[in-house]
Amino acid sequence: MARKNDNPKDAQLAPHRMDKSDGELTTDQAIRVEDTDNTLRVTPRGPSLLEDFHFREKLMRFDHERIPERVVHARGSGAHGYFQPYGDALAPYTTARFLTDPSAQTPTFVRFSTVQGSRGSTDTPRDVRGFATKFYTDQGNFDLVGNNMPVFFIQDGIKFPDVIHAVKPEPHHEMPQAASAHDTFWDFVSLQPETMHHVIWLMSDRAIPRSYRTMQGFGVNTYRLVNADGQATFVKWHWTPVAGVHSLVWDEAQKISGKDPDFNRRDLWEAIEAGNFPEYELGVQLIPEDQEFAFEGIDLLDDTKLIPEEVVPVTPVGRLVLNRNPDNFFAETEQVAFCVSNLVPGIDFSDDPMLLARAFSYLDTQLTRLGGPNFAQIPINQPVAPVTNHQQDGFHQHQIPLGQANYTPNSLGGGCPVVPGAAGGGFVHYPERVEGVKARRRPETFADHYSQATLFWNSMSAWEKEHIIAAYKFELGKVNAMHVRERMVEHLNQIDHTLAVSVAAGIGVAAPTETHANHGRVSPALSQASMPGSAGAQGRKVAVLVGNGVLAESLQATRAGLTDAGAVVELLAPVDGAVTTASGELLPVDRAMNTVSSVLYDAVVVADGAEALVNDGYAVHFVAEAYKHCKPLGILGTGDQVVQAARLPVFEPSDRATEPASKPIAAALDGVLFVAPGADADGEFIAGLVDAIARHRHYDRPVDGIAA
Ligand code: HDD
Repeated sequence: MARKNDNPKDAQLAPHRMDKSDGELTTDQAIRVEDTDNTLRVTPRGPSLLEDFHFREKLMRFDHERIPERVVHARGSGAHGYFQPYGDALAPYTTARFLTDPSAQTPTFVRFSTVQGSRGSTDTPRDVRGFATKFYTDQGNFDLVGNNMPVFFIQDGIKFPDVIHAVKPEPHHEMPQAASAHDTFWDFVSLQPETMHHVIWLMSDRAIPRSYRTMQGFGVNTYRLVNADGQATFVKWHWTPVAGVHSLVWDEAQKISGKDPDFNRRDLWEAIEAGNFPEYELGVQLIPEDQEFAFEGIDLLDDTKLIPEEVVPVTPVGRLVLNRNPDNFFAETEQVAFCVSNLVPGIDFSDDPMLLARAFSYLDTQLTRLGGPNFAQIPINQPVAPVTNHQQDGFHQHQIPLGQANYTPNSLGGGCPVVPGAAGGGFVHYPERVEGVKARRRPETFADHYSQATLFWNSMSAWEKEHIIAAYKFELGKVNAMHVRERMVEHLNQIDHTLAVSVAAGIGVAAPTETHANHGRVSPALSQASMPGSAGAQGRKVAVLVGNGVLAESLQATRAGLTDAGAVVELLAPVDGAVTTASGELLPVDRAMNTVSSVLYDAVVVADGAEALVNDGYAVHFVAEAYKHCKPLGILGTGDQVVQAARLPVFEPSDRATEPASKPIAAALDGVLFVAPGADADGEFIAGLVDAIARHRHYDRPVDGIAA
């Protein structure tokens, strides 16, 4: 893990770190403590005494450890890193130096999050993920507070409390936790058709990312870039993960919630500790101001719409690398305060009503959450650029402003701090010309709520469509109010008739008879299936199942090959400690199988000579479940007996040998690689396995009938 002394943010945090490694226990007042295990009392069995200041301070501090969690995005994980532009391609568009100076490495802090659940909830619900980045630029802090989906539920910030109330646990019994599958959410969205586009994203695999390392990020709102001549260009922000865009399957996500609720947090932490630094490319869609109305059916100010990449391509402009875990969760990840109002010169708002609502809300929410107006002085929030102003006092003021004059203009303080003005790099708001009549009314150009939901649906591959249908069925199947289910099916019918009919069939609702025409347009860039996979197996987790009698050689070759490819390989056995190999040696294992689960790994290898596992129900289930979740399997030699015990389809050796393989067999064996008994796990096998891991999942497998 990196700790870079040349990173100005890291250097700024350094004096705030408390090193407890060789200290003596003191009170907050630095009084050395005699005993911290017994309250001061009248001995031997008398009452405790009020004068025990150490006891009272210790309890007082404990009693007040909690602060309000975020009203949304309460569950999150953070990491430090840096952003660096590739070149000066954005120089004609913006004066923001961190975007245009390729020599500038700007320190960043990123917080990923779920939306619905509270701070202690699971990492893998079906939910939107937050992707918030604080850039500590030399021109001040810029916060890009995005999500892993490019659109949002609503078009106007005034509806934010409604949509969040509806999705959060229901107020009377505070259930369910970290789930949208309940009546109030679907009641609301089915009455608010503008949500339909975002809801179909929520029903897609985007809502269950494999890792924070493997999800995209989007600014969602339309911003402006402003250049040195004061000319503006609309911009949409995109983050693309270098590790590919990958998701879990829903059955797996639910099981992970029990097996390891910290799954995404742990993954991020461990990847950074291991030096597998998550990396994302920043891309922009640039739209000249005079093209604002050039996109039929798309209003740039409407957050329920995206601009297809085929219409306005995404230009890559730089990269974000996350290379250091926080020292302390609370001090950094919990106290970081992202404010959409944090802009630097060269970046400005558009009139997007969501963006402008956000510009108010984030600043406002920190007052309650962080206990007052001085939250920008908390180390994680401090800019690295100098802060000098007349803001003063309030709860938790940490600075000691010097001097007599605390107002502008002044002569008693020498006129300082001087107002730099535009010439001195002061932030100049884009002088947009506006006129109109005040009214509480949506623009007519916001009226279409279905076309882009249809575009998304049309762009999905067959397996993505299946997952979406299954997600609607699951979620609506949990809704008790039948009229809400029916209303949703009516909306789905506006998106696509087949979708509506398929969902209706699973939730006890009559299929709609009326057919709405599907416009037939597609945007291939929206499909995960059309995105490049990972470059290899870097940072992916592989479980290798071993038992007594294992043949060590082919196992070691496989292990070495995967490790060389950057995978994290763990040997799992029925019990922890070691297994005895076929040649009588002890082979240490990493974990007992019962402490983990297939859902925590990206791929599974079954070792040769592992016949002992055939009668181990846990091992057999492990393999069946990995297969059901469409994961790569590497089967070494007689390890196939475990696979056969799992009763997976077409695992008879004769089927495997079928040349050329029939279509169903080929599909069933997609991502399943064998090494014949006694043969070596050669380079071809390893390369095939690495490729299968890079492709992530093999969704064409017929898995419905598999019991796991
Ligand atoms: Fe928000 C947190 C993303 C609309 C009000 N939001 C929050 C976080 C993310 C987003 C990633 C967590 C930041 C962190 O890690 O601390 N929010 C979005 C996106 C939106 C969006 C991409 C659509 C474009 N949000 C939105 C609206 C409002 C808010 C319209 C209010 C009008 N959001 C908040 C908030 C939060 C927040 C209540 C809770 C904690 C915080 O701000 O700091 O103010």
